[in-house]
Amino acid sequence: MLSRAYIGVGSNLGDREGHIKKALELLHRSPGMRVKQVASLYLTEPVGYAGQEWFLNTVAELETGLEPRELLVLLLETEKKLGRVRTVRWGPRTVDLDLLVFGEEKIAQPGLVVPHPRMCERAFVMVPLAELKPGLKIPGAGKAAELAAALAMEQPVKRVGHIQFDQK
Ligand code: PH2
Ligand code: MG
Ligand code: MG
Repeated sequence: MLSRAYIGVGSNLGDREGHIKKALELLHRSPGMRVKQVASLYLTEPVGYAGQEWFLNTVAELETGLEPRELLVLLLETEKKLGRVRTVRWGPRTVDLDLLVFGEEKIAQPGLVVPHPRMCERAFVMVPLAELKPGLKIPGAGKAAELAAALAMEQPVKRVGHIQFDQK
């Protein structure tokens, strides 16, 4: 069975756009995985840990035959392939791939909480997500477009372009 999932993608270290592009290509070529759509790229102020470079963020829609836990493992492996080294929490990263939503599932397991517990507080997630799927209902929170509109007033995000990647 195929499921639809949404992931948040962010980078604020080195060739930010290049890292995001590479991550999407690696995911798209993984077995049981298709990147269906990618939102615009947004330039965003760091949240939670000041004194670091601004981020480029986007959100991708995936179609996958993987289970949520398998998808999480693939996301972590892909981060590693792109040279992610974990130092400070919320600190600089070559690429961050966060599982946001997996079908209609609600999951609360060690290391795997879906929908992502902080996504509804973050314009850098909700604005690109609402661009792809404005009517998406986030269980317990509301509609993506409404959440995004409220957040964008407090946390400005700037649309700066679009990632072109080889979607063959
Ligand atoms: N990711 C974080 C913490 N802060 N800020 C922005 N603007 N974009 C991010 O992707 C981001 C962040 C934790 O993963
Ligand atoms: Mg993150
Ligand atoms: Mg992460």
